This record gives sequence, C-alpha cells and structure tokens, in this order.
Amino acid sequence: MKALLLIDIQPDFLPGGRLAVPEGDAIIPLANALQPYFPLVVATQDWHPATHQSFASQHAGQVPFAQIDLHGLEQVLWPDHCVQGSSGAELAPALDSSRVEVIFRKGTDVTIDSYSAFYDNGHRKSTGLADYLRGRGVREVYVAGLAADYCVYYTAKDALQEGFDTFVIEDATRPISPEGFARAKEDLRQRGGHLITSAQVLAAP
Ligand code: VGL
Ligand code: ZN
Repeated sequence: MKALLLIDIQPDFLPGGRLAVPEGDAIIPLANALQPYFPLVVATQDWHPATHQSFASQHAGQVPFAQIDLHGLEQVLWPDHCVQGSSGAELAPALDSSRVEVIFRKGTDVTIDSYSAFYDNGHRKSTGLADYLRGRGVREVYVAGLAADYCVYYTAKDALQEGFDTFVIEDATRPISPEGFARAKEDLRQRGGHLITSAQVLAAP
C-alpha cells in the first residue's frame, strides 16, 4: 500500500508568500495529477503560533535566515510564516484537497520547530503520522511539496528511519536553496531513499 504525502503546500511558501520558495507554485499541477495514483493521500500544514521561536521577529537583534542555538538545537530563523488561522497557512487554494484524507499539522509547539511530518526537530514528540500510516497498511511513502531542502527532506529522512520504502518525487518539490537540496538528495540516497519523477508515477500500471 502506497501513500502520497503532500508537505506544506501553503500560500506562505508560494511566490508572494511570507517565506516564498522559488517556483513553489510549479508543483501544484503535479501534486493534483499525482493524487489519483494513490489509495491514500495525506497533507501537512506548517502551523505556528504567532510567537513561534523559529521566527526572527521573536529574537531581539536577529534577522531572518540567521542561525541560532534554540534550546540546544541549531535553528534557522525564518520570517513569520504559516501563523495558525492566517490565510498564508491554509492549504493552497489551487491544490485539489478532495482526495486528502487527513491533514497533520506541525510546528505548533512554540519552543521547537518541526520540519518533519513525523517528529519535531529534537525527535521528542511524534505527530502520530508513522502509526497512522502503519495502521493503514502503508509500506511505501511518496513525498512531494515544500520545501525540498527542509520539510520534504526531513520528512523523507524520518520515513526511512521509520522503515518505509521512501520516494521523493523530485519535480513535485522545490528547494529554498539548490545547494541544500543537492546535499539532501545525496544523504537520502545514502540512507536508501529513492529520487524519482512524477512521470515514473504517472506511467506506473
Ligand atoms: C519549512 C522552513 C520553516 C518547510 C517550514 O515547509 O520546508 N521551512 N518552516
Ligand atoms: Zn515553519
């Protein structure tokens, strides 16, 4: 049983959004075309309280994209984004959500960021996604969405660690940093992950 994970396809990560990923909107037609090929589609939302400590605005004298130590973890400081209940935090209106069975929200704890759809960045709290997928008989996880070098990468890494056969659909994601995504892909390959294209999924029997 295969599941498609649609990671953080939200207006704040699209061009014009508060943490825009270059060409992030280009993945939406693919995300829509891919869904009918999967018996289970799960979406995630980055879903931060307005005072989330990953926001540069919460640290005096800091600017977005600086790195700090946050309670013992390396943290990139971001522009305010995906604030709970704001329009930028909704699922992107162009994303077909009719087949999305469940939405997992992450990043809700004010003190810790959560790139992965499975765990916070300290691997302290589970979102319940792994058990949900296992409960549905899922063995193969396909990952698409934003951003390739952050939430898609960390989700794929945890999926591998949780024992799922893991595929990142390369043309259905876009990075914040191309160099960061190149490193992420190398790491995922070394961990046994697969990088594929949407055409390979759409051509499957
Ligand atoms: C993300 C940075 C901060 C992502 C979320 O969805 O990749 N990146 N929050
Ligand atoms: Zn975030």
